[in-house]
Amino acid sequence: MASKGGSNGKSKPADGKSKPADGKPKTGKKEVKKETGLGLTYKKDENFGEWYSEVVVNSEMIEYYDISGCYILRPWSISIWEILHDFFDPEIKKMNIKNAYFPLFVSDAVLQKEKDHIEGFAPEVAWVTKSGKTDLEVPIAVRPTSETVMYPYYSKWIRGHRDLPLKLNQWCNVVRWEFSNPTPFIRSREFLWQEGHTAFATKEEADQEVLEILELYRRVYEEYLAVPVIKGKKSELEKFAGGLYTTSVEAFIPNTGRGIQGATSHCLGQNFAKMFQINFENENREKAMVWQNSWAYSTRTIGVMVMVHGDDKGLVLPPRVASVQAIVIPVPYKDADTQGIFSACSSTVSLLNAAGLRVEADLRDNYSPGWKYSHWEMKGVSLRIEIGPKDLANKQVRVVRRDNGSKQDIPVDNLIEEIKKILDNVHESMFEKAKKKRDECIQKINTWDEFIAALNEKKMILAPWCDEEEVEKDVKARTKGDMGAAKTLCTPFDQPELPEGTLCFASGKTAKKWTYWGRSY
Ligand code: 86X
Repeated sequence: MASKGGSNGKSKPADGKSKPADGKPKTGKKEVKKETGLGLTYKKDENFGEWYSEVVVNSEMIEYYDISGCYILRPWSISIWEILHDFFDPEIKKMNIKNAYFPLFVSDAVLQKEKDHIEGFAPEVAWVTKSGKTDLEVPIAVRPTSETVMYPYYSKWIRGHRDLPLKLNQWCNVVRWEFSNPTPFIRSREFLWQEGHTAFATKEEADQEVLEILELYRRVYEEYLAVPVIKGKKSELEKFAGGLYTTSVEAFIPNTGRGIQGATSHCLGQNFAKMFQINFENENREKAMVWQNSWAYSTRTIGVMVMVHGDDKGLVLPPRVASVQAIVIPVPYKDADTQGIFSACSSTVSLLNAAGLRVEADLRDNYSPGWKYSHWEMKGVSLRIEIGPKDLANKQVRVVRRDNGSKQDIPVDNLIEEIKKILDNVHESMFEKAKKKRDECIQKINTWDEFIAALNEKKMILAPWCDEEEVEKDVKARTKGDMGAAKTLCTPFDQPELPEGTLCFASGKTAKKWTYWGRSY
């Protein structure tokens, strides 16, 4: 995805234009929509990367910044982050996980404690080397993740079995100085996340938590963002190398034909306990090592949601994460009762807000109703509530859905009930539409030739696999190219039947599991 405006990374103002009258697909740029000055320059199905950059900027989620890979998250996107927080945070508190905050900085010495796993990541670590003009005595790193920051204190705090489990989470920013293709939300050099780090006396407790957290991640995607995900286990090659096993929720972006890891929940086993000497005295007064997990979801969630639901008019927000679920717009005519219309708008807002809905009115008198329609469509607000003279006379409002454009007149009498029903329906139909589209991209294959054909068709491929690391490496090597190699996305927990004698699509050995493969973010 291009960062816009060349070296300063700034976005250009939209100079987009509406559809050509002949409706023929057009590539490249269009002119400004004369009437409104709004609209997108690029179409989702024609130039996805540019479309995405334009949507996140024009919807006022993102502002580009003068450091490549860093973005300003404006209220329109942070409000989504907060809503996800307000779901997830109480859920983990019910699991007796506590919030904490550890420092942003980590010393070289401590970072090196994890050096086996850091090795591959080392180029991404950002360092502070000066204060003012003076070199620091020792450079300090900015956290790329907090294992090395936290675990020395787990070692200190955990003495006996009564100190377990120790379950901490933090909401924070992390920095990974990536060099490949920065993209707002999806791959940024600084991002927000929650990182949970837990320690248990037994592997069984750890195993159980891994799946409990993964289920919360599924709910974040499916129940809030209306994005279908697949739960599964990562291959040995794709798992977090410092851990025992990695589970994830995987989403798919049909336009690019790429899988995207939505969130991860790792069982770390006892690897970090060894490294950081996180020991305890068990009930039999023997020295034992803790079992650990770590898990995270990040602001990437928002990017996946934009990519899955957005359309040629801009963002489409799932109602449960929308900071504005309905926008009320007055539609006065010259000789109409303008006062009456405006006060009906205000009372509609009050009524719906009092019922716990998130509703605002756009009463600005320097924009036309048509301009406002385009503006709030660009921002993805789920419902538009129009109130004009006829609505006023009939004690009704006109409700227009952002997801499918459908219109209906609703009597003011049972407005709360109806709007709630419609919003639930919007969520369901956005999810079903996204799931149908995703499912149409899934291809079940058996042979190498079918695999290559499906890959070229941007599919998410479900293939019988021998589950051998060398074979995955070989598939990567054989599919290498400028589009990126194919790799495993996950081995889904939900396994189709694997008939006895089924062979691996890549090695011809006995297949052990059905596994999802594809290109990925
Ligand atoms: C792996 C593992 C783990 C806690 C999670 O996935 C959930 C939350 N952490 C993160 N990982 C790194 O360890 C890492 C380390 C360095 Cl030094 C780095 F620069 C980048 C990294 N990226 C990922």
